[in-house]
Amino acid sequence: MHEISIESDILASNEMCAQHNRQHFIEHGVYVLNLMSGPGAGKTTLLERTIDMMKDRFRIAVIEGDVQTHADADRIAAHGVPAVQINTGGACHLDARLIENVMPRFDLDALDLLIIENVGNLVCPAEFDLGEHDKVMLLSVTEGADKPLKYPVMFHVAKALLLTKVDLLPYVDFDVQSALRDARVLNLDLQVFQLSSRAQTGFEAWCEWLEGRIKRVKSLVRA
Ligand SMILES: Nc1nc2c(ncn2[C@@H]2O[C@H](COP(=O)(O)OP(=O)(O)OP(=O)(O)O)[C@@H](O)[C@H]2O)c(=O)[nH]1
Ligand SMILES: [Mg+2]
Repeated sequence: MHEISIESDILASNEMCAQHNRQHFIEHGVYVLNLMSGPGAGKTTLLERTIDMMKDRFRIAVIEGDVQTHADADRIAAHGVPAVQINTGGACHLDARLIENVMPRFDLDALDLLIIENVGNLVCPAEFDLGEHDKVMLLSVTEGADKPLKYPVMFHVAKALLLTKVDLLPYVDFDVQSALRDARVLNLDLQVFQLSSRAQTGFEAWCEWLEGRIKRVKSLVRA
């Protein structure tokens, strides 16, 4: 009983901070995406390709969340966009306070799109609102088609599902129809994109969707 109330206090305090972050992002007209997946599903590689495709038209920055190392922020910075690394030092997810803490390191007025790569984990990140506008999750075909049933919360809260590494489909036992059906039972409106960062397929539709979301936030900014 005691443990339950501590957990709900943590989530309530996180929610307040997240609302504050979201308000702040809207005031500056920045669309914010929280990218989540299990470890190694291809988040950073997808970001590298997405940045290369969109950076001429949109001003992009990235927050990288990992337990340790600056490796992912270094990979992103090599593509010429600002990248800030957060090391959680053991925690399996980012939270709204961690995002608030690094916000002064960005000039939000000079951004259209801020992408937060969460810690690789299929469970904990789904519970913590960071103040993003949308949660988007990746599932790589190497992880198995049973993941929607085993990790339902993440599929339930995501606005879009990116099925990644589809270039490997001929080599793995992954039933796409079954995985997508299970995911849509959990989330009827889930937007699905099938991508390969290796073969560079599926990116036109994904970038078009992102562009629509960026414009939607811009339309809310007071004149
Ligand atoms: N075949 C194939 N491999 C890929 C693809 N995308 C990423 N990879 C490989 O998958 C591995 C993990 O990719 P990352 O982009 O680092 O994955 P991540 O989700 O950012 O990993 P964490 O941040 O550690 O959770 C790397 O060896 C990539 O080269 C893809 O589309 N096809
Ligand atoms: Mg990564």
